[in-house]
Amino acid sequence: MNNIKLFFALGFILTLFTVNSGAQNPIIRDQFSADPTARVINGKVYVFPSHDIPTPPDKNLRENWFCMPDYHVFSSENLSDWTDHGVIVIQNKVPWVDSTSYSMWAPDCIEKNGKYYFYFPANKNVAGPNGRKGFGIGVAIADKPEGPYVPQENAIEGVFGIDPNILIDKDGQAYLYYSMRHIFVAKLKDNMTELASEPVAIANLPEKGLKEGPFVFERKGKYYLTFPHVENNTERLEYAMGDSPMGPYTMTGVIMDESETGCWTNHHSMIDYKGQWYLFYHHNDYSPKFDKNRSVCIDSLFFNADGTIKKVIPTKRGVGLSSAGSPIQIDRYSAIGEGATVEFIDSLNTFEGWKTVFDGSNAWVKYNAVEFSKKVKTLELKVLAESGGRIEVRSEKLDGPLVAKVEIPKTTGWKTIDAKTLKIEPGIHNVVVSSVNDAPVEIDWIRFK
Ligand code: FUB
Repeated sequence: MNNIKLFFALGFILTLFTVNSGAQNPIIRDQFSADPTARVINGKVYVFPSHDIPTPPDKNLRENWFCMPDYHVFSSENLSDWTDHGVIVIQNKVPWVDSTSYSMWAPDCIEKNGKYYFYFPANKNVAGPNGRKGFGIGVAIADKPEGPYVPQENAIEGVFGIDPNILIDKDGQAYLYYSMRHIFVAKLKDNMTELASEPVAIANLPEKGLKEGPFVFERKGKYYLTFPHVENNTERLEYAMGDSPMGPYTMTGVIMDESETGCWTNHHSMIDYKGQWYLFYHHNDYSPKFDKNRSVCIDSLFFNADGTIKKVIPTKRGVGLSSAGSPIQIDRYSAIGEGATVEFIDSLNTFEGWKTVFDGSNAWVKYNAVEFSKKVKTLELKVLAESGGRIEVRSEKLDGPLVAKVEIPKTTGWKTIDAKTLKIEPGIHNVVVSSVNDAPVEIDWIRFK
């Protein structure tokens, strides 16, 4: 291969396989991502989110609104390292979509007989029989979950709405759920691209407050219709249970409360992966001042013995093991003590991530589930401490075995320093970092060598 060919081949590979490493929320850390539908396919987890972008100027788009041009797909085997397979569907390559609308909202994808059916809503480019363009739902089909996907010529006839979700029941019948004020359900034909029954609004759901984003699954013979609903101020994740895909359903409870920081939307999906259930949802972590630029997060989900769902409290830590040898972002802590806070490293470029600020003695953070695959001798830290400082790292708990005592020299900017570690056995450990004097210290990450 000559140099030019090699250059383009490498460029292609890098575009398709950007990896986000480390187990923490948000899981996608180089772009905004929202409305995640997770699916287990061939032993891996695939996430089909929508893609928020900041509104480009000069496009005559509504200000302070969703701006969503395309879809990526991501996959992971360990829920820690995520591969971005690149753009799979883009607004200007779908014949029925208004390619100036940036309205590619929440999608879903499902496998049937070796084909992958990707369902997505968007604004239509021609008005329907009612004279309105509005939202249609289309399908793009591929032979592999990562594509290439071929969009169908037209949106699904008879569907006016957003947030498609597909359930294939045990008898092979596929159902399309979607929302437009109510949550609707219709049977799909075998070809997965046409309706086999008229859409009907699902009964017995809350009358008041927006409902959208349905995600339906079956577990132990019970059907769970889960959806975001505005009971008070912003969306919270709720669910109803029933004995068949079309209902009747009975409202059962809340899966996740409203965002504490006011992100107006939430949108989710659930999977059972290797015997553990996970909730995928979104929050505006990288865009605290504008809640239409969101990011996908994951937390573990548990059922009660009677089949009801335990409420999920969103965490920064997320799920999965973090490798001791890779930078551990302790600002994604599993527990935090007084005096420690988390701030953006650069508030003008939030994708730079966060830092932990230890503002006095005894401030601490705990980061759980760090995998030490071999013996380590050195602790490396990226720190900033204008007056110098002193911190300790212990394993398991605040007063657990000492792993390292670190004297931090005075730094004028970020500096990477090394410290000797005491014995810590290979295995999975919590790591607790605490400051032991009053000098403020900022830490970007730590890792073990
Ligand atoms: O992402 C755009 C819209 O916001 C989705 O379609 C809704 O579910 C809400 O998340």
